[in-house]
Amino acid sequence: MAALTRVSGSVGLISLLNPPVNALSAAVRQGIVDTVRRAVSDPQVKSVVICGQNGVFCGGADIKEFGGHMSGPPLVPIFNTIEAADKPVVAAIEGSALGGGLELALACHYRITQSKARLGLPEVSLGLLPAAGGTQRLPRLIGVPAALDLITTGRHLTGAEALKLGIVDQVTDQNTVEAAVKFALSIVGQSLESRRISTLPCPCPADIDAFFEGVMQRVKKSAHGAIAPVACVQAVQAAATLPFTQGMQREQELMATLFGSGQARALQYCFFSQRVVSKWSSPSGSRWDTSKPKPVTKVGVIGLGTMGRGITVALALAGLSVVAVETQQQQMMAAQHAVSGMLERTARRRGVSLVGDQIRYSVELEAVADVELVIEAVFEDMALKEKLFKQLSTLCKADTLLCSNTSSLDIDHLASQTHSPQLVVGMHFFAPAHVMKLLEVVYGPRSAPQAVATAMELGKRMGKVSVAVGNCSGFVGNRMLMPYVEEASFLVEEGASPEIVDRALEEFGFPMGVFRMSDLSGLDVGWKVRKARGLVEPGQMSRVRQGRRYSPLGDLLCEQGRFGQKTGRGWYLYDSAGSREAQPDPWLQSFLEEYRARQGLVSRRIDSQEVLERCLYALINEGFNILQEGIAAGPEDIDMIYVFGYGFPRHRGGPMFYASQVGLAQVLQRLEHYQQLHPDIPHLRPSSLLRRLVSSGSPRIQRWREIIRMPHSSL
Ligand code: 3H9
Repeated sequence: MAALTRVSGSVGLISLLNPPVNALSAAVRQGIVDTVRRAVSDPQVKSVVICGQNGVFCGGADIKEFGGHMSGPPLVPIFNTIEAADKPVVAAIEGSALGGGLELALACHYRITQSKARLGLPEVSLGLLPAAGGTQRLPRLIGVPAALDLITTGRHLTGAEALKLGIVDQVTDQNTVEAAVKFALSIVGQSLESRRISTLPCPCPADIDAFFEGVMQRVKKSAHGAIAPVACVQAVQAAATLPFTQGMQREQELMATLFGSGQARALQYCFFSQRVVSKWSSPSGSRWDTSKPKPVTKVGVIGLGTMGRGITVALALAGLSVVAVETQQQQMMAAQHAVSGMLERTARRRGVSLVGDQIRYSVELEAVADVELVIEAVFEDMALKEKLFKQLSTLCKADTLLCSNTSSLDIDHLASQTHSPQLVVGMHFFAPAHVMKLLEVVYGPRSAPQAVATAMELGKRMGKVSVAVGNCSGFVGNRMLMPYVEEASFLVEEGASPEIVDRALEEFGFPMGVFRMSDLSGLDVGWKVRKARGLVEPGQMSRVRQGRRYSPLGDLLCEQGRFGQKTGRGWYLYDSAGSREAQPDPWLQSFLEEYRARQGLVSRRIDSQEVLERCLYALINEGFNILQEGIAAGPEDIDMIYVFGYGFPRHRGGPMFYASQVGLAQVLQRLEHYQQLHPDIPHLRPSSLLRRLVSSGSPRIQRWREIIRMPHSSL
């Protein structure tokens, strides 16, 4: 798992061997202990280079080990031994040096890196902190503010950025190991005193207490209840205020509180789930490993409203050629201007340069005749989309993939408008499409495996977390959102205020509660959808529609012109149209009182537990229905959709993981309780899959797929 060879006469070259990322498993740790001991004691070795095999230095501790019994030598004494060595040790960083990988490099006396390598301490995103000396060595090397930024966000740096910050000593575009060996030969015999980071003073800002107070406030605010970022600040504060050995002790104590926490389990589940969803499968048997994506270099985007513009930017940033079509001349001019601005700003933020002629604009649909894939992003109107798909099917090449960005319309019906229904899939982006990480790839019963594979691959190229899902109204994300949003309105009818509901959800970890979110996206959006479904009865207050409980509150607000932030009034009041500062609205309070009185509803006190249970368990219950129907292949798919597309707090793992943490029997029991109280709300009726899982002993979430696949009686 680690090999020692002697190169260039006197350099001991230690190579880590644990593909694919040389994670520091027990065997690798033992390998490092053995090879370092041999290198240090070999009189023919004058200096040492540590590198990773296959172009990757080290991806950090082996995350797979965290769930079980940890054995093998611990990292801290290994790294202390490396730093204390009296022969120079050089880290040769290629590919990645992340987490424990960067901590290993920080224990070395020198670091040489490839310019494109990724360096960082991403432990915070796994619910942990860099506990092999990272929180104590990094601030001593680059100063407290820069170290705090890297450790509390977990962001990756390129080798070139790491050089600017002073994390590495040299960057090379040549062979990194060869450069490191050459460097190791050149420094033999030089003093190592100033190279042992643990012995350096920690450069601190002037008023250290006030500085950390400010940082802590900021970090707590953006953490939305996650505990690891807070512990990271505390650990760096120890580096700034305590000697190294005591700082290390503090680092260990803080790590111990995080290591077994539910949040760490949830975040590590998210890490693996993000990779699981790329290995998609569908009920028809098509799979990621047997379906080859079609090469795509040129994509057409039809419709340059908000979504089409974001999609165009995302495609261009991924290096694709885009033909952007908008048939209305005025809208086209506005879109062209907006897209250029978005592209410039994003490219500047990401530090990438763009080729100027990547996007061709046209007002003619025929302009997409030679593209390999089209993404339709026109207004959400089935008749309009039907017509467009018919036209595209005639004018595009016979093998062009036709994709729709619809957020809920029937993909199979759209496919049936074309000559080649097997080439039609949904590519449901989330606004703003060049920023949001989620892409739902929707396959219909006739979609070819290659069409799904191509859309998934295109999503990956755009840096998206792509999740393949089946075709149903609202797909996975929006279908589950319906009961969640409806419960929030029912709670307001029963006595809660929008503030009570939002506060409970925001304390749970959502960046915004249902009502603040609805004000941001516009109340008229849902109003249009409800109108299309025949649910809206203007001026009417009836609370039963299409045979089930219905809350007309949203419709009544829209009828008053209250569309949310854009009109300065919605569920909240804003200083002016477009302002973002939501304030409770006394008008709404009296409106609700009058509404309840007219409906004969007696207002009652609703606490945050009821808000969370009613909203979240309704959402989760729909998730179980979706799994049961095979619309999502596994709970990981649903969880990644909610974490990356709907702001579900990542440290809770996603709705299905959260249910598994609460306990499935408990979720079932509470749903039964609420269903008894509200028999007119169908989405509170527990899913039969939830019942099956509970009667199978509530297995671990990783085993749910087996239960879902098991034959069962539908009686
Ligand atoms: C830590 O270091 C704690 C320390 O402070 C010490 C405390 C005492 N372990 O992402 P990919 C697997 S915490 C185990 O598709 P890429 C991954 O699951 C750790 N497995 O490749 C996948 O498996 P599969 C801090 C790992 O090229 C395969 O490798 N480190 C680990 O797109 C390929 O991964 C991190 O947080 C691991 N550490 O990206 C870094 N890493 O094929 C986490 C990966 O079965 N890793 N795997 O699905 C990454 O960010 C990316 O994997 C990396 C490569 C950038 C390295």
